[in-house]
Amino acid sequence: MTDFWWKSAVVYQIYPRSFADADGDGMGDLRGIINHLDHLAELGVDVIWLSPIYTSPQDDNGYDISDYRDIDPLFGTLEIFDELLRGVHERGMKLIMDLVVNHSSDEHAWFAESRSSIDNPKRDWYWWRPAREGMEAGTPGAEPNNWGSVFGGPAWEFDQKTGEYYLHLFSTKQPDLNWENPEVREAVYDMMRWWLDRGVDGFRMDVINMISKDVALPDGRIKAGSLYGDGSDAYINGPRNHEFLREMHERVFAGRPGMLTVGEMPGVTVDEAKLFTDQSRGEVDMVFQFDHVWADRGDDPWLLVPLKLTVLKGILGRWQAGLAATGWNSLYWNNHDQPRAVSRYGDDSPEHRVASAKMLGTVLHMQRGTPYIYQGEELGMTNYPFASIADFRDIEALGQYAQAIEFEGRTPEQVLTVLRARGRDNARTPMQWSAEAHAGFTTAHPWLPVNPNYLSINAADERDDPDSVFHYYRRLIELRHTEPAVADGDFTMLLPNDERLYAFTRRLAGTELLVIGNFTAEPVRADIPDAAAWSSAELLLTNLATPPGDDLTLGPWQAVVYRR
Ligand code: TEU
Repeated sequence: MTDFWWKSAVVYQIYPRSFADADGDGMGDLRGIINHLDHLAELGVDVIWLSPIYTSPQDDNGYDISDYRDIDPLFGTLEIFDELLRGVHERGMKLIMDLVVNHSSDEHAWFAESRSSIDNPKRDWYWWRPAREGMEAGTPGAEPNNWGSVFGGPAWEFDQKTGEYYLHLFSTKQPDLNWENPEVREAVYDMMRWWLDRGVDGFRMDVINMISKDVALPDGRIKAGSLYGDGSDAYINGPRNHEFLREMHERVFAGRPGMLTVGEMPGVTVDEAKLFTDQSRGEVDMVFQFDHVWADRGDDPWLLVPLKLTVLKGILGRWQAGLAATGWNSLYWNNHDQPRAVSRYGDDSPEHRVASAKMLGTVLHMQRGTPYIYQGEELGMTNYPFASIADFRDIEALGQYAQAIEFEGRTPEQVLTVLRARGRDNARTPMQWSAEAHAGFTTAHPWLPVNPNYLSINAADERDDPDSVFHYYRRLIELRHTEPAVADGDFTMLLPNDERLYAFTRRLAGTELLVIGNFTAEPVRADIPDAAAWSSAELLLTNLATPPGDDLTLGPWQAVVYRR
């Protein structure tokens, strides 16, 4: 039996606006989630993570919160939320909320006060600075430093009323909260306790490695071809990051067993993650690292770097090894910020989509760590065929596109090529429930178009088909629950230099598992020690009708899990 419940758990992420629309406005809502809880219970997941549902102007689809203690009317009410929580708990699942406290909305009452005057008591709750020395406030280049925002443009917005600038690492409607101020921290902890008292089981913490900044806010290096400086050295894992998380843990989670905390941490290193997730330090249970989702990205953001399997294995293998003894990994292929896994790492053609989606699931779920499934991944949903920039709704895609075309001399086709491959809206098209109109997501006009492939990729068909991606994911989850070596076993990478096969073993006491995934559409022989013996071991799971023969030759996109 494992020491922490979440080591044998699987988490399912819901992006509420795209999950299920019950009130007929074209946008998903809480009632829609309630109506589909049995889908998740049947899949067998242990935890649901809800992307933000709080009151929000929806500038960044809810990651800009104007009231942390209420539900946005788009999604429902606190009463409906309580009903959802009961429904989740009745089915033996847990629910974690998205905690977005690096920034609030500019429409939050805190910010309204803060911007109202220089001597307002909440002035210091955000990062206000005068214009750069010797420059006239509000003129081009007079920003307090040279940082660019993630969504394009400078990271500073000039506020006419008080003649100062506020910092926003994301959109202008997402001012960064000043965690240096203890009142800010106490307000956040109080709000978190309020949700836990309501019955929620923990939090996924948005960009939680950006909450501590070097208070000098120094200029960053300007990379070739870029307009702005990269300030990340000053705001990624800043000087007080660990201190703040330890304080949060003490003030919020102490004496509340059964919780789950996962910190989203772009740019986190293995060594830092070991500290963040070392249980004896009391910070968070696990983190989302980004190395493997950045593996197809080079220095130039508008070039696609072809993904090499050896690079991917090198990255994930390093994370497996680094957190083997201390700390814990979270495992994910995609989420609401990433393209669809099967389109990025597999083959989404009709011929290989199902096999490659199952293979990817196998390779991820059989690793050591807590797997996260993003809605629709369990159906093998794919990227969307975006024709032009007019098809995108995401503030990141639109902001970066404008900056690249207008100021950085890129061509629309170059930028579109990258957005088609990596744009966040790929993940945000509506969940494909059935072959009915709008994929059964809504009876109205959906806020983002449904992928036209919903006639052949949808939950209703997959639940009826024992060979579907859905039922395969169900078995992967079941295996984590029933085979202790999956949750607790150690991890050994095999064939690190092979460009075609992802192979590893998991070992616990007298049990050993062998996992192999073929990342190509060709048959490939697995040249591993003991191949013949393994080929006659118990085959726990495979995604093709024909098992590999004695020489362990895997078919196109085949995955196998053997036990001995
Ligand atoms: O994302 C953090 C983050 O680093 C993103 O910028 C991400 O790397 C990028 O969008 C990938 O293209 C979190 C949330 O998950 C995201 O949805 C929010 O937009 C962002 O924070 C701001 O809250």
